[in-house]
Amino acid sequence: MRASSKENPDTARVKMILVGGFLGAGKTTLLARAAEELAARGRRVGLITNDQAANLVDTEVLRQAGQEVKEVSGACFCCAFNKLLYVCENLIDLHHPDVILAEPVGSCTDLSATVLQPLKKLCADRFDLAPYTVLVDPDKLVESLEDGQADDIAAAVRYIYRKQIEEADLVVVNKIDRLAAGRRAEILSAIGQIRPGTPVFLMSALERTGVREWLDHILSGGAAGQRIVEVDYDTYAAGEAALGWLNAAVELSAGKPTDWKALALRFLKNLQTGLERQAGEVAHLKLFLAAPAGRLQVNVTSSAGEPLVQGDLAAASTHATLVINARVRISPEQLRAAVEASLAQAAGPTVTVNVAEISSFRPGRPQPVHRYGQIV
Ligand SMILES: Nc1nc2c(ncn2[C@@H]2O[C@H](COP(=O)(O)OP(=O)(O)OP(=O)(O)O)[C@@H](O)[C@H]2O)c(=O)[nH]1
Ligand SMILES: [Mg+2]
Repeated sequence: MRASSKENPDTARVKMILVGGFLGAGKTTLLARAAEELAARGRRVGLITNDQAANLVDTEVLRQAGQEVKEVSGACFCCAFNKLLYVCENLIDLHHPDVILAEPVGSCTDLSATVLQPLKKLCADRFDLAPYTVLVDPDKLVESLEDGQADDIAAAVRYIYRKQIEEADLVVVNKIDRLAAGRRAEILSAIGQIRPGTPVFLMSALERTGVREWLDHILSGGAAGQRIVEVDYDTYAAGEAALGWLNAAVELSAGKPTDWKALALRFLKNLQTGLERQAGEVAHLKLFLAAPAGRLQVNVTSSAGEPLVQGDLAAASTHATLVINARVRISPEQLRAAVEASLAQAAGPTVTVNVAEISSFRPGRPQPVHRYGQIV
């Protein structure tokens, strides 16, 4: 059993690391790498994923890394603050982590006021918060500065993107493996324009570059939640509602061994094409495929992007399960129709598709349980 804070205040507090940032920036990838690194350092790690609905690819991906993962699903951390606390306590009671890594929903902002300050105020004896890290994808950052070309809805999405950077204690520019060295200065200056003086780290979570340095930095101390920003909740809500959201769990079966990876890639290609026809801009499409011969994830973070496949299925089989998470700038009805049509087309006449669960919706207006106007 863990020592209570009264018995030993120094060891009773769990280090809590929250990593925010927009959809597809690489939060789950970083959390998986960080969990691996912390475990190698002898730390006990627990992870918390978060989404507006059930059936999360992120949870499956992080479980693959062999760590304890709990979900806060159905609402974001700020709107489900009490559930976040419950899940943390549950993780602590059952698995005794000394570090918790948590990923808020990628379209969320105002986390300093609605999650970090309440955690500091209400749970000072339970959690030792690390500086709040926000991950950015350099390509999306450059887009977010092109205000002249944005309609109102795109501008609202970009508003969220900028607010995330403004409230960060620390910004990590991820995906530097794809960033030409000559563009680094442009990216750093863009972050400086949004929030002067923010410490910035460069990283490739995918290639593990910079992950240790970032961990060393945030574990060495430093205050958390040092910035509370003004957020216009009408614009924030409009930005979130611009996205169609879809989560589904699908069972696939066939009379003879089938190459499920090929089917998943066909599905994704069909979906990208179908969405493009309707001008549905992709924020993030994630798939997790599980079959007797292995598991794999496939991600696409832009409309024309090439899918990134990780993991493998060593052999064909007759059954597989597929988790689909799609976040696209299109109506939820159109998104669901596009997913169902692309799946049927990819399956063809020989594969049976059973959609076990599906939900598609627009995220509702954020209604945080707490909002602190002052830094605790
Ligand atoms: N090239 C490159 N790709 C990366 C890097 N980090 C993550 N990715 C890829 O970016 C895609 C999205 O990564 P995730 O970790 O799922 O992003 P996320 O921020 O958790 O996304 P949401 O949960 O939708 O908000 C995946 O294909 C990752 O493999 C990186 O450092 N370099
Ligand atoms: Mg994620």
